[in-house]
Amino acid sequence: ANKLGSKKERTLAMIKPDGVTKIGDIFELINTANLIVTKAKMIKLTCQAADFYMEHQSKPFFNNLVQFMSSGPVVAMELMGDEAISIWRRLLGPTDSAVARREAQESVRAQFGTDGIKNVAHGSDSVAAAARELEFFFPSTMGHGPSNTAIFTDC
Ligand code: RTP
Ligand code: MG
Repeated sequence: ANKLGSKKERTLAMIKPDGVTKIGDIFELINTANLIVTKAKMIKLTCQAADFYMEHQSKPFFNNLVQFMSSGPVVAMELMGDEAISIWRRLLGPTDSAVARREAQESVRAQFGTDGIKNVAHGSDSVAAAARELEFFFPSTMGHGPSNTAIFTDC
């Protein structure tokens, strides 16, 4: 923690397929929140969508979620800043865009989301999730071969 008691963190933000055309507005909100984009990658997920959302595999919405997440390119980003994980989650707003419009009018999902599944963007929900999700999109190579290997592996 620094002298103001805040923590410098990294988090994984992912613009979902429905959010890609709004990326300019989303960058503006990220900048206004004092977060910095330190890595970015546009990619079309195929089988990796199921891997990424593995924690939800038993949920009733899992198949729709995987289908949606592989319906077009996504933009994965590393965001850095004080309390980046919770700041970005707060900026996203509630999961359901309709709830976001009621409860958090300024949020990303309130402004640009459609419903409970088409909700513009993702954010890591813990330090452990951020580490795992950043490694998923931006694998560290430790000097062993090219980066990107994991994400471009065949399904
Ligand atoms: P995310 O992981 O994408 O940042 O969103 P979240 O934490 O706010 O929500 P989570 O519970 O982790 O759900 C992951 C994504 O699954 C879709 N979903 N659909 N139809 C539904 O009831 C439903 N519930 C969740 C959303 O795309 C949600 O962001
Ligand atoms: Mg989540």
